[in-house]
Amino acid sequence: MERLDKDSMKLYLVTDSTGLTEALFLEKIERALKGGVTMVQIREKDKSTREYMELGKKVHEITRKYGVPLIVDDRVDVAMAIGAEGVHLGQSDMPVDIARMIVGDKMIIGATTKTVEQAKIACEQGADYLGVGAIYPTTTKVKTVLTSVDTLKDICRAVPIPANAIGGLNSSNLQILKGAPIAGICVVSAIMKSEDPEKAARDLLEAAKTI
Ligand code: TZP
Ligand code: MG
Repeated sequence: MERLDKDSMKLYLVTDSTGLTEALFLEKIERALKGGVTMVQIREKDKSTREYMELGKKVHEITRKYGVPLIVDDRVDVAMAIGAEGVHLGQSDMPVDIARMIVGDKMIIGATTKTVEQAKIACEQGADYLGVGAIYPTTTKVKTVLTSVDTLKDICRAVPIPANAIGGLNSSNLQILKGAPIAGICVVSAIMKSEDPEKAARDLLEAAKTI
């Protein structure tokens, strides 16, 4: 079986626990899954390894119930330790080929890429999917450099693996992506900051149909 079903890329939620109690954080993820989120990435930058693992295990219990893959941001060791379905690596994280050697051929590896060259390298090194952005300015990742939709399109055409768009996306601003052969969209705040993550997920899926 393929490691990654392309349909899983449709609505990719990257989590952010900032400012939330653990209970509310987990509840938001579950409600988003009810609304149709197809893939979840746990992304924690300030937690200890132990805390990252503990939270990851709790998120994994929820994603499993919905049959949705869980991806761990940055940390190959944490992903393996909790039996997550995958790991997501940026340009300053472990290179994809080294990660592939460590995790074997069962685990999904995603890579953040901002240029066609980075995309080709990630693909050659064994990535299963790409995240491309930030498309719009975002307060979730302040230091990120914007990626144009033209570059996003070039990346999608340059590699055979699915790519999704990330950065400042919400259900009202997806038109910019029209015509881009992306596999889906990826959001943090549009869901994590919503009072109603289930509706937010539904609205995003509906809006994404127009891309
Ligand atoms: N990588 C590029 S932009 C971004 C990441 C992790 C954050 C996107 O967050 P939001 O809240 O959906 O703009
Ligand atoms: Mg990273």
